[in-house]
Amino acid sequence: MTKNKFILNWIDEMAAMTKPDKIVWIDGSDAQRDALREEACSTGEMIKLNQELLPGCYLHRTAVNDVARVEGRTFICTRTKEDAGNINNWIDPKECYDRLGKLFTGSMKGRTMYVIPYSMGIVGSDFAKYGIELTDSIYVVLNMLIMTRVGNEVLDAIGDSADFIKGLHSKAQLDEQNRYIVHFPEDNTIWSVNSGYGGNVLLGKKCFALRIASFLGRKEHWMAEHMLILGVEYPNGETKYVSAAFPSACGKTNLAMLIPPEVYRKKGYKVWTVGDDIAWLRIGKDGRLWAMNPENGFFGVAPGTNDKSNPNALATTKEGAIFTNVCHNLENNTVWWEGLDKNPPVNALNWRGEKWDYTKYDKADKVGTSGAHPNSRFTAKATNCPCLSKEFNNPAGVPISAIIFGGRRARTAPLVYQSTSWQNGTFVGSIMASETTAAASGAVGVVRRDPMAMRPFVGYNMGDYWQHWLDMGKIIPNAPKIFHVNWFRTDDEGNFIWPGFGDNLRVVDWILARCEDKVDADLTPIGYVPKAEDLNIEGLDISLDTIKGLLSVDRDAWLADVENIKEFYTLVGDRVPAVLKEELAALEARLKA
Ligand code: GTP
Ligand code: SPV
Ligand code: MN
Repeated sequence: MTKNKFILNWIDEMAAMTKPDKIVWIDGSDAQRDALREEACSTGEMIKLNQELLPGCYLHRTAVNDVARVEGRTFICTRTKEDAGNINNWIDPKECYDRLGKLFTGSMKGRTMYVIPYSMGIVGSDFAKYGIELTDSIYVVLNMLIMTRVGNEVLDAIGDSADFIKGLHSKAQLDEQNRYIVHFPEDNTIWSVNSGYGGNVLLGKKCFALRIASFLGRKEHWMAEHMLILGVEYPNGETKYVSAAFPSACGKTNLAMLIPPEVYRKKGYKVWTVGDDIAWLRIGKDGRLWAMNPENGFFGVAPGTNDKSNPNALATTKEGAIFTNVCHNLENNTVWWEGLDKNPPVNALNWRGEKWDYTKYDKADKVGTSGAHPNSRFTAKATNCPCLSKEFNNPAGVPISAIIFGGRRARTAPLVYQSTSWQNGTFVGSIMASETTAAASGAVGVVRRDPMAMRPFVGYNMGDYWQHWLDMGKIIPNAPKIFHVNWFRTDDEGNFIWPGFGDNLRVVDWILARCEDKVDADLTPIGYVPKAEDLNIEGLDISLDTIKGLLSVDRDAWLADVENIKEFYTLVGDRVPAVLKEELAALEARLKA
């Protein structure tokens, strides 16, 4: 425990409001974790899976109306509306504390309040930041124990300081109408009520490590980004690192854990995972940009994960994992999801916990007919990952050679292109777009602008965020080069043209070669595009002409996009940096030339 008055007074205040029957401090011990697992199983909150096949693994189902982040109910409550900006939802902070205070009043009656002291980053390191989450959910506690570094050493590291993020979560009644995920960046405070789903309630993740941290990063001259971090080890033993921002469910975990294609493996290439979702980036003493992963585990998309697409991710889930909203295979008390293998279990419960008939599966109604929810997830320890980088626990992180943006675009974006400068790269990030996925509630497959994959995660005004990117570019002496990729171009039948997954290394290889001026490129209106013959397609069943098609820039499609970008910039409002508007005008002129 702690004698820290700021912590103790705050907990007293929150307990006076929520009125739990008791308060339990989470110490990070295995014994306490095991007792909580047992308790959760005794109430049905968790299901203990086959301990021979999946030791330490459990299944949890959230409420049927509570299966994804809810962006429409997520708020940034800065004092002025302008500071939150037009892209974020905003409520006046005073009004918001009042409104949510009513929902929290008595919400923990008959329940236990768990106090979770956690660290984002290595406890005690210069780059770590600390939080305390109060919650009435054992599921949250058990997930936080995997996703973050939890326990007494965090309280020791906070000492008597007031510098920690205050997170309050209550499931309350899981009332969809009164669900709120609210951030008060000026108060280092997060309040979440009436949800029990991942990104809404594991407050260290999107709420702290992106929304609050992006706000802090702007003040303190660093960056919090929705990025994976991976290392490519070359046959000569040298390792180079890239970070990549793709929107939710667009391939970060898969790229971060990729297995090199055979031609690369044979030569001795290896890929190492540093992070799969969040990167905190700072300027190192050497003038380069360094990235560290503040998390301690993976909260990954289950569907589509299999021993071909992502064997490393699958391996991480074999011990100590929590599965959320997947299919329960009653034949052997294990789990299943669409895309795991071609043998759906005959005797099984779907993600809702109902008897499931796999023969009724209908692609047009995935949510209604699938065994696992399209946004079902696994929570797994980073240390379970077979390709975890030996730098994972290095508090300084790793030096970044390239930043890669990407999204799901059936047509417009080529397989890869390179920006012409940091400023132009910031522009490329600002105009990112992607088809929506099941990771957030709402329609799936609709193209929307998602700048830097941060649309749902910037804790302040998007225009100011872009300015922060531009400002960082001026103070990083040796900045990474900025690229854009798209693994998701489709043919006329809607099939993906690029094989993706492990073969994405071929593109990363070109990117890293560009960073060292080892390979030429063609300058197009949107930036540098590879010469088709420079992409290594050895061992791929794909023609040079297909590659040329993947790399082509369709001027008409881009000009249509420019109109959409103009509308988006207007929506972001008057804080869009002037140089980005100039970049947009210059792009349009080049496309029309
Ligand atoms: P979040 O955890 O929501 O932030 O998602 P993520 O960006 O980590 O996405 P993830 O790697 O889990 O991939 C999401 C979905 O995209 C899965 O169904 C994958 O199978 C699919 N996917 C990932 N990489 C590729 C690829 O290179 N090509 C294709 N076609 N699909 C991919
Ligand atoms: C995402 O949606 O980008 C995720 C999952 O990584 S969640 O933790 O729910 O945000
Ligand atoms: Mn994510």
